[in-house]
Amino acid sequence: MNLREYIKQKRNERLTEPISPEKVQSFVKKNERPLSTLFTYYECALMEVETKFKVLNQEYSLIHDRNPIESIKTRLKSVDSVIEKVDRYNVPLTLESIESNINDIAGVRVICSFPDDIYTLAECLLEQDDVTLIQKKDYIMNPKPTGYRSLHLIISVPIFLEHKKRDMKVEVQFRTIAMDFWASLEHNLRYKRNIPEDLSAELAEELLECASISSSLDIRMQNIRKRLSEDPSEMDDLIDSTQWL
Ligand code: 0O2
Repeated sequence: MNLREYIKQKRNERLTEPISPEKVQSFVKKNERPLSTLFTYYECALMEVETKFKVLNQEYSLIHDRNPIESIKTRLKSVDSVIEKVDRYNVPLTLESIESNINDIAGVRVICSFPDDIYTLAECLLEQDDVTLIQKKDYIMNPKPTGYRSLHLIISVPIFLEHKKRDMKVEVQFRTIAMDFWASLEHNLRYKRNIPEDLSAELAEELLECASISSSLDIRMQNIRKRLSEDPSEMDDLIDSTQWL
């Protein structure tokens, strides 16, 4: 399948009738309280995972004198997008089904400078004994046909409530700055509905080329960093020259 066909297929993916607005309305109304409780639990899981990364970042900077994490973003999916996904996955619209079928209600995005940092951080996270790996998708080793690169983990972490412990699923996306920059721009194209098909395909091709350039930039920058850290005299020069940055 070429890129044009892939984009067309993605746009037309719709296997069943959508859940009716009435059904959605009645589900949300009936489950207002449990939905809000469930989403609060996901919010707690986000806090747990974000803290884990902040701790790893601090410790890494003690040992290696640099921070592997550029930024951490967290987001909770809206109820509407969760229901849209339930609909798209064609699974039952119940609280149990939402929890077991939708893995990315809580999302953490970790932005690193270099690809190696991504794998180091992912490994450190998964070594923690309260973290369980549910699924791993490596779109860095195997980029999507669009050119999308990122490492995705679905993990489960416990949150400790007043009288119980509850395991919650969190999606962690690891990207370099370059991968994130690319994904933000491509995201605009994906959600911009009113552009002609031809222009959309042309921009998608252009983005695919940019993905390949950004991938080689990541590798080259990483190699420069490695060479600098191998040569202590050059590293001192680098530290001197960054004092004003
Ligand atoms: P948001 O707002 O970022 O959460 P599905 O989620 O069903 O579409 P799957 O297999 O469950 O697919 O997940 P996948 O494709 O491994 O990862 C989905 C998420 O990764 C997306 O979330 C995006 O954040 C990101 N992503 C995946 N592919 C692309 C891509 O080609 N371009 C960009 N820009 N992002 C991508 P959501 O739910 O779409 O949005």
